[in-house]
Amino acid sequence: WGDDGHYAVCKIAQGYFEEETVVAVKKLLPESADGELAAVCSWPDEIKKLPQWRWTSALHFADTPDYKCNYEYSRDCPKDWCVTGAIFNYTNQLMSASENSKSIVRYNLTEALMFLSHYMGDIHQPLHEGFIGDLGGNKIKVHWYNQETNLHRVWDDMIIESALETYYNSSLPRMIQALQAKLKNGSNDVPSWESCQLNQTACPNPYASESIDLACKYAYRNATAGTTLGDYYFVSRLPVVEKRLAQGGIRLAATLNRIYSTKS
Ligand code: DCM
Ligand code: DCM
Ligand code: DCM
Ligand code: ZN
Ligand code: ZN
Repeated sequence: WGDDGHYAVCKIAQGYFEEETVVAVKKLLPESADGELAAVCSWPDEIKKLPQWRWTSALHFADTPDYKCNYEYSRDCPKDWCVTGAIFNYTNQLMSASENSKSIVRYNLTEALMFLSHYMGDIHQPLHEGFIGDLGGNKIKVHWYNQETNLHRVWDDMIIESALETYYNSSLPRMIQALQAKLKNGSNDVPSWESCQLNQTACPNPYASESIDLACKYAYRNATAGTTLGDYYFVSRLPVVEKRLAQGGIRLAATLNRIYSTKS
């Protein structure tokens, strides 16, 4: 996602933090965040092109084989070097510190929190598990209405931007409020989204599988190179984008709540 998507995911997550999580996150946030996790959720994108952080740039996605439309950890995350592996890794870093406060602090836990929060957003962007041959849609040149762009950017930014202009008076807080209201009042999927199989702390593999399934059914569908995407694509894909932002937020909160839960 772009900045707006990451802000939305983290803002939604904040509303589902348990008390222990609120306290732990507040301790780790940098001064500049002013107590808001959402304020720092795009940080991994800001630093990924700097020489000393270039190693993190492959951790934003997990490309999958062309036209397979499925995801497998061992095949698509070699040496744990992808978004799923990064979510396991940063969860483990935060866990080891929360379980044993006497352990030598080996990690920068502020960075771990910001990476985990960002990557939990990215794994829910369907094209972050897109095909390796087109770099998750980056190589597919399309028009978004009359604007030249690529399919990946349509899903990272353009659908959200158009939704803000069309439905939310260009206000991201209003869009987030609408997503929060749907979570509170709509048929309640939240418990199923929160749950992790086998009592694990983090379970990113099913999120990656969902993403490539959605990429094949919605993102790549009717969006070959040179296509002009407009009203029909926008209206039919926006519900998918909204659901993925909501799921990313709920699952980030659930993961942090499991990390910081004092219950055994
Ligand atoms: N995995 C990892 N680090 C962890 C947990 C899991 O690298 N802390 C990797 C190893 C497994 C893959 O994830 O091959 C699947 O994990 P799971 O058993 O959680 O589905
Ligand atoms: N991306 C991806 N798969 C790739 C390469 C990039 O999903 N194989 C994502 C990461 C960014 C976006 O596409 O969200 C643009 O990538 P970059 O910033 O590296 O140009
Ligand atoms: N959903 C939600 N919040 C959103 C989008 C969807 O809670 N922003 C829920 C409502 C539905 C479920 O997800 O019960 C499936 O949504 P859909 O029918 O849009 O795929
Ligand atoms: Zn992206
Ligand atoms: Zn990213």
